[in-house]
Amino acid sequence: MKLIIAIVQDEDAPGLIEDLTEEEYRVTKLASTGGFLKSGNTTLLIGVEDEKVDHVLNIIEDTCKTREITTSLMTVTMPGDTYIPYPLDVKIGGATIFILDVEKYIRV
Ligand code: 2BA
Ligand code: 2BA
Repeated sequence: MKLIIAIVQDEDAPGLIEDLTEEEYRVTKLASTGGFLKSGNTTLLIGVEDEKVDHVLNIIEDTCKTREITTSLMTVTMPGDTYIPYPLDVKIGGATIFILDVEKYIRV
């Protein structure tokens, strides 16, 4: 058994959850926030048998798109401690995925 932790963009989450549950995978959705952009993203926990991992990864790849966004996160410091935001292009990946071994999966 593996636990797939997938951090995806909010826009992709509903479609991905639908595709996964249609294929009878179980999913838990957590609302999360990226440390860099400080904006919302979605973390999905997907517990699956080892041999299903590749299939789940394919579904994630098919659903989640890479996007380039312009953010005004970065600032330049001006005299007098004034901060001026300037645009910064950031490429957000389709999904950031961690795969962990699960010691036990119990539903009581
Ligand atoms: P839900 O996904 O909202 O699922 C609620 C209940 O619906 C599940 O109870 C299960 O009986 C059924 N169910 C869910 N997905 C299904 C599917 N694809 N096909 C058939 N039946 C399905 P529990 O199994 O006790 O799960 C309770 C909650 O625990 C789930 O809420 C989910 O948030 C989480 N969960 C359970 N197994 C998981 C897993 N392998 N990976 C990630 N999260 C899991
Ligand atoms: P954020 O931290 O908001 O990052 C959004 C995007 O900003 C990242 O996209 C990356 O392109 C860029 N970025 C992040 N940190 C950076 C840094 N220190 N310097 C320069 N650019 C940086 P992704 O890499 O696709 O990540 C999307 C989201 O996935 C992240 O949102 C974060 O929530 C999560 N994530 C990515 N890698 C992670 C890791 N190793 N551990 C935990 N969470 C991770």
